[in-house]
Amino acid sequence: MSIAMPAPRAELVSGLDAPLTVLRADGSREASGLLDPHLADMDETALTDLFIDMSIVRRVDQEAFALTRQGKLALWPPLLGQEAAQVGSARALRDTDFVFGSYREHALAILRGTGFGGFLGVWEGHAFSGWDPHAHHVATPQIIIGAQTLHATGYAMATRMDGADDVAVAYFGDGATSEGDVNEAMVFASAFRVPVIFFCQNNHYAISEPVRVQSGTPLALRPTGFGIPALRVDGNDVLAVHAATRIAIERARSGGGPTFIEAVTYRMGPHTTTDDPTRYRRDDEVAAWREKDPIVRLERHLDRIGARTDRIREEAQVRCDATARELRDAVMTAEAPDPVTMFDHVYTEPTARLERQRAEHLAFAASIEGDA
Ligand SMILES: Cc1ncc(C[n+]2csc(CCOP(=O)(O)OP(=O)(O)O)c2C)c(N)n1
Ligand SMILES: [Mg+2]
Repeated sequence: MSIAMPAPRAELVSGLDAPLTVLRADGSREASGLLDPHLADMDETALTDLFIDMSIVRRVDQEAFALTRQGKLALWPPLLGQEAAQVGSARALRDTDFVFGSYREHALAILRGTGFGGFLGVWEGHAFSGWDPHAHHVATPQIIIGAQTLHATGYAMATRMDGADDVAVAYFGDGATSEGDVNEAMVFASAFRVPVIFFCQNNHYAISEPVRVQSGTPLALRPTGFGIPALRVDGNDVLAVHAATRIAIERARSGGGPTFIEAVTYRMGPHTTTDDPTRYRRDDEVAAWREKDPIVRLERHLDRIGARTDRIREEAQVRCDATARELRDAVMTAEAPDPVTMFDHVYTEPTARLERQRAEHLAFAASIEGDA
């Protein structure tokens, strides 16, 4: 006797056969019955803004990467290649919607204007977190894979209890979908119709582990098991991402509950500045994704609609240079705190164990004073 297996809840997923696309790699526009109605206001000015945002985000990423090589930053997880996924989604939100990222979503802090002092303090090794999350409605970087999905879900539940209609977005990677936290967050979000968006950037790798090892099915099918609808979009297409996020926001704000977005993209750089990706992936794979560059794609589109791309590029350059100066100033003028202050904020009241560790640290520091 054969056991009838239930069919996957395919009606809950869009883009399973091919990721939903609006901009092809050559910059031409593809008609999308689902996404186009959500892009009616995206005129040349709006597209130019997205182009400049993505250029600034890429420049910050390049500068920070270089600063690790100069010994100014301790570590940096680059976002190169993921600009459209991050900018396209973040720009669909309003300022009071709360975003919860991992360690790679630098665009969230940049676009929400947290300032570079605190933001880079974490990567300099000077600070535990970078800024006041409530001032900017953006959580500080989460290193524990997937934990921010629970924070976002809880936060979104609380906004409803407060009578607000803000939504929360949890950004996480393909690898994170294997974590218990992410699955637990989806159970809660589905059961309580929580106004949260699960924004998964499938950049194809969890450090050296390719996504095919993480999941036997497309990642966008996973949330359907929890009854959460999913949109699988081309993550290098800023317009597709923008439209999909708008759909998810509308659903969440109007009481329709959570949505899962799988933005199919690629991590062009190493996992972090201490990683060597040539040890686990092929050059031809990287080269194929370089052809799908999200910024080049939007520039090609702007060209096609007759925009003055030479002027847009010039403006972007000026804005990027100004941002780079600001960033470097923040890093060059940052003062390293006394290491002993790391014991100050562990608990409200220090414990005996913490006091002992503090004393050990002070003794060690005294023992090496004058060395070096
Ligand atoms: C709970 C937990 N387990 C393991 C790690 C170590 N770790 C850091 S990054 C990473 C890979 C995450 O991959 P993915 O979710 O795809 O995000 P990406 O780095 O590609 O943005 C792992 C396993 C961690 N930080 N937290
Ligand atoms: Mg990944």
